[in-house]
Amino acid sequence: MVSLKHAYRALLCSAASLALLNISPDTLASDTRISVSDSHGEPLPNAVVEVYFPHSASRDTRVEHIYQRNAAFHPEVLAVPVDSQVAFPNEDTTRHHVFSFSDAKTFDLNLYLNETPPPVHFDTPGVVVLGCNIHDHMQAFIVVSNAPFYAMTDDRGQVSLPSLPSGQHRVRVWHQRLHDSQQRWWEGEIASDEQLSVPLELRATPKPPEKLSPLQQRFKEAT
Ligand SMILES: [Cu+2]
Repeated sequence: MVSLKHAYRALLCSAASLALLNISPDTLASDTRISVSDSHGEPLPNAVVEVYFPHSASRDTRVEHIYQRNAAFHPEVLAVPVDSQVAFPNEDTTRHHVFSFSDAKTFDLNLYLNETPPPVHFDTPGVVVLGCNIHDHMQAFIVVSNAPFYAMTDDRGQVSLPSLPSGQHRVRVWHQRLHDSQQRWWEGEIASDEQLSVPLELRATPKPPEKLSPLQQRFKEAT
C-alpha cells in the first residue's frame, strides 16, 4: 500500500517536471502550432508559414520537382529554401511552355515534351507565379524562403513548429488567394509557448495566370 507521504512526494515530483517543461522551451520538443483558416473558420491547407528567429543551422538546399500532368502543375504550391533548384518534367503527351515573370524569378522554358530542361535556380526570396504559355488555366506557385523555419499547412490548416527560443518571433503567412497580387503576406508575431490562429481574408476566385503582354512577346521572340 502506498503511503500518503509517498503519494504526496510523487505529486510534487510530477509538478516539478511540469514546471521544467514550461521553463525550458529551448531544449524540449514543442507542440507550438500555427493554425490558418479563412475568415469563416474553414481550415486552409497549402498556406506557407514562415517563422523568423535567431539560428545558426545551414540551409538544406536541394533539387525539387514540379511536374505537369493532365495539363496541371503538381504540386500547385511548393515551398523551398532560397538557393534551391526546381525541375519541371512534363508527363503529358502534349508540350508545355513553363514561364514566370515574377520579381523573385523570371524564366522561360520554351516548348518541351520528354526532354526536361535543366533545373531552374531560385536564388531570391519571394513568391514565383508559374504559368504555361500554351494552357492559360495552368498555374502554380513556388515560395522561395530565407526563414529559418518554413512549412506548408496540412489538411487541417496546421503547421507544427520546432522549439522556439523564448521571446517574440516574426511570423509571415502566405496563401495564393490572400491578395490579387499573389505576393501579399499576413504578418504577425508568435511567442515561444503560444498557439497562434491566423484567419485570412481571401479573395473570391483565383486569378488566371499572367499572359505575355505584346511587349513581353516581342522581347521573347527577340531573345
Ligand atoms: Cu501547358
